[in-house]
Amino acid sequence: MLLWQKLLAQQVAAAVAYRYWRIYVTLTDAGGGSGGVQINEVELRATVGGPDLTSPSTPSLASSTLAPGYGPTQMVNNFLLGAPWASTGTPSTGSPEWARFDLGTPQVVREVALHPSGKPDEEGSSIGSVIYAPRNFIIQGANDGTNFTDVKAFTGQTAWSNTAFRSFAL
Ligand SMILES: [Ca+2]
Repeated sequence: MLLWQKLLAQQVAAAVAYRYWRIYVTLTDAGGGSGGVQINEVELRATVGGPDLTSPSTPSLASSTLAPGYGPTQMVNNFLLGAPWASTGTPSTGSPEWARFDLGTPQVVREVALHPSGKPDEEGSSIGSVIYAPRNFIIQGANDGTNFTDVKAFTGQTAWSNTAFRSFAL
């Protein structure tokens, strides 16, 4: 197969439409010492830089939630200054933490954007700190909500800003 054919095949493979999208975290920027993963907002974009497919009514589910008020709905409420989703456990390769979003129908997602934490004055506190943003994670898709396929893995994500989204093209 020629190189351009391989590249085209990869692009086609990446364009699979899924109803369920999942962020599967295996390490936070804190390095796995302690603390769960925290993400304040997620955008699932059909095109790079395009509109967000999630809304405050998008059903969400997480592997764990630290406390009431820190559930996965915090990631789709379009509010960057409040509490993030915070997992109970510290994610690792053997014990990942994840959050799942249901778009209702299969849809292509070309870019995922993550906003790691709450308001700037929360930096350094136990809640809302950028150090609990995901360092290593996999974006996954499924149509049954259970059997996920890896779409793209990202590693080494450090030095997050608590005032900006970070975008990941799929
Ligand atoms: Ca939010």
